[in-house]
Amino acid sequence: MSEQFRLTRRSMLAGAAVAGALAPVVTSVAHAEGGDIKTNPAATAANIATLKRVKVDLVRPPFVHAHTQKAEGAPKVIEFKTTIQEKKIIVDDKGTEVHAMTFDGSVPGPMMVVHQDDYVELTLVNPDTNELQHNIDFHSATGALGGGALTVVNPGETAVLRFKATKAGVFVYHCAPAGMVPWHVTSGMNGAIMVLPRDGLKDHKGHDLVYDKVYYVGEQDFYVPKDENGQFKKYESAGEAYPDVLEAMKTLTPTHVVFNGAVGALTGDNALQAKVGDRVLILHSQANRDTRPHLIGGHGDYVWATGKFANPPELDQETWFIPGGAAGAAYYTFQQPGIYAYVNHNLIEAFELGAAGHFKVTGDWNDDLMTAVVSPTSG
Ligand SMILES: [Cu+2]
Repeated sequence: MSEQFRLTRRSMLAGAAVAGALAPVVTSVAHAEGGDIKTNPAATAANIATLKRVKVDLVRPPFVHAHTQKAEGAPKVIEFKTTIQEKKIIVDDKGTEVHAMTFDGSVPGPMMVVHQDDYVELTLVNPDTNELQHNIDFHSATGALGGGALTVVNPGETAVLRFKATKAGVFVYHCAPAGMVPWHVTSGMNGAIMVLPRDGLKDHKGHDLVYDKVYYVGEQDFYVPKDENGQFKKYESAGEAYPDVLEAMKTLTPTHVVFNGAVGALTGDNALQAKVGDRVLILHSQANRDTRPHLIGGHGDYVWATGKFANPPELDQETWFIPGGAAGAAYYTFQQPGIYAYVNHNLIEAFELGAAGHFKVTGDWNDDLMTAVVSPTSG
């Protein structure tokens, strides 16, 4: 491995030793949009001071913090706090390790929910027990690398970012430190925010679409290096793993494609729960790589594949396409009880690499929709 990828803690903090060809571009943009940014105090301070503030505690995916589907009153300042955790995680049932980088300790990071024209005010904490520099780029934000230029935090530092959520939809957020963006994103450092229209979700005719349950599925591609015998390697730290991980990443061939951080994270006892008649909103993000969700035995009644609510939803979808770097939303009313697999319908990724979860649905079976006229019999 070439010397340039040998990282010391200090060089990583500087963000320079690993800076690739993209880094000068990113740095100059950051400087233009972020470093020298001139805010207009008169335009913001007076307005912001008059707004109601709401503090929201984030919850671990696949769950989503309590929220109203229609906004109540005028736009607010919604305060969130997330603490960056660098931690070793196990990503399959064979004990394969990843030195993950996370928002609040989970892959994906927590779902945030606000309404259009609310202000998101995020406190981003990088504890001094961490080794690396991080930041956050919100695809829902405007300017300064989505906030990435204003939130670069070294271990021991905290930043507070405020942005106005001007566009409605589900949007990815992710870490994006100069020269290390794909490494941090594919180490799990991504999540999503849902910016609801102030009047809630609507169907293609403008009628209300109210959901009874909402779940957040974060799909993650991991690139775990293998030794000469094809066994997954283990490392003492993210920094030690970095050179081999970079080579594995450049194959563009993930070793794992998983939902919510590990193979089986949403199956068995962790299956997503619903009952017949529940109107379920499934939010699905993939910060790095294309995906194609499919609910086996069900449908997407209303789907915003690219997740943006100013567009009418597509109806009656079998499979929908979410490009890497985006988050989608699918709305479905369950009709039958049973176990439904929810998969990435690249079936190799679903069944061999891990991109599958389960819905466990209770209720009464509807013979009109399906019945076994003759059960399988011999002869
Ligand atoms: Cu990071």
